[in-house]
Amino acid sequence: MALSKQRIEDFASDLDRHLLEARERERLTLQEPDLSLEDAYLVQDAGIGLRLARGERIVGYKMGLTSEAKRQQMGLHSPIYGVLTDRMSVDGREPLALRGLIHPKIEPEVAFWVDRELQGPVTEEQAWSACSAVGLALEILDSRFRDFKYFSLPDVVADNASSSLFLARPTLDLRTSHSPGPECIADAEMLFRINGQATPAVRTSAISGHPLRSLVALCALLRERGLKLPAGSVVLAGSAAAAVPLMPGMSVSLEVQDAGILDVSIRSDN
Ligand code: OOG
Ligand code: MG
Repeated sequence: MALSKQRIEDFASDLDRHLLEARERERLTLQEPDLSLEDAYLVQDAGIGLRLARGERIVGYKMGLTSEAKRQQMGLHSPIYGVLTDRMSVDGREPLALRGLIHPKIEPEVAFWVDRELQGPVTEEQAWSACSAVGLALEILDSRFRDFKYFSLPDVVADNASSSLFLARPTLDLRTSHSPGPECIADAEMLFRINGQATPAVRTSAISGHPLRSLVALCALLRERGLKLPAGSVVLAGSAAAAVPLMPGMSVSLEVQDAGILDVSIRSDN
């Protein structure tokens, strides 16, 4: 049975309090075993509403669970989305303060800058031609749920797909006459390094078969809910690899040479 509006708002404000206080809690499905995915997205909407009421602005969306590595890591098997606000965006110039986060993890992603509104269903060609740039991103996840594990799809959706912070840099301009086509990110090697050490090799094709398909899938998920992707959105396509716990003093970098040296890096505070 669908949850009452009150119950949805209560879940959203409780999760929001845990986010603000950096405290973990039990997953929602322990209290509400039948929580549906539809209601979980309503909890996510209500939580974003609370952030907007604090003056935050929506800047984009993230897809989650778009690679087999992530699905295996989380034991969850279908792609989901979450909402990104300006407050979640970091530029990587300052060391990242981990205070205020519960059990952060970091993961390597591809990002799109979409400068035209997209209304699902869209083809890969339509999605690509709506993009002004593509680049790399490091997403810092943080779940509000105990131990960051054993949650169900509705739990993680309600918790805004474990969103916390992200660093995304538009490094390939797609608006010039010599701009590359989507093949430039089809199957490029992603060099994800932790403290200078390479992690096992991953390729952009691990993300939805092609990261652009994550953007297509986002438009489809939004459409199911009667929503469009607004012009000006940044979209994270989902991680190509399992997320790595982010520790104090850690430096993390991501580089894709085949696509013309895209790179991003971040260091966490001690
Ligand atoms: C869910 C969010 C997944 C991704 O890139 O696959 C995600 C989680 O892992 O807690 O952001
Ligand atoms: Mg992610």
